[in-house]
Amino acid sequence: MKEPTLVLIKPDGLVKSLTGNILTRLSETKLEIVAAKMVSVSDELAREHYKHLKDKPFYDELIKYIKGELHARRKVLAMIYYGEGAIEKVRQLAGATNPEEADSISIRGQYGRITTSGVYENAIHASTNLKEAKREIKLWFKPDEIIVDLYPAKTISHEVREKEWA
Ligand code: IDP
Ligand code: MG
Repeated sequence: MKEPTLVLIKPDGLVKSLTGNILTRLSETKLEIVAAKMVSVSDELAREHYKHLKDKPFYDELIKYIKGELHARRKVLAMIYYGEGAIEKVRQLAGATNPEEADSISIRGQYGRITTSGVYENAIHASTNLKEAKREIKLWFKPDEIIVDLYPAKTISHEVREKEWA
């Protein structure tokens, strides 16, 4: 069965110009990209995304990291990869959470580091399981931003204020 997984290129990956390299590595999976956008990560989004880690000693540093405050670059590239075994395939390529323990040819093994403040800067986020993928995708994307129907959605009409080209 096809499944989706959320992939983020974290601020260190962007600052180090690793986007091309990481996308090339991910293309080995033959998965399809069904959504992609640059996101300026708000405090609320960062805290919700990592809420399962809120009691960890590195939590505050982790929030700063994903918001781009450690890299003076407040952005993340968010994507959804979709296909057979997507979650496991991307986790495999990403490598272990701790870049020192990650397989040396995995993305995190190649590009990650542990900062002196103790946060693992590991260039990429990848969902851990189906439940987390669903929670994370709904957090980062709206239904219309994804080119396939992943989860039930409803159409609502309300007054929107949005920019158009002047
Ligand atoms: P994952 O990203 O491999 O799924 P999680 O446990 O969900 O790992 O942790 C989220 C992120 O928090 C990691 O990718 C890493 O940046 C950071 N992190 C996790 N564990 C530690 C730790 O023990 N020390 C420092 N940073 C950590
Ligand atoms: Mg995780």
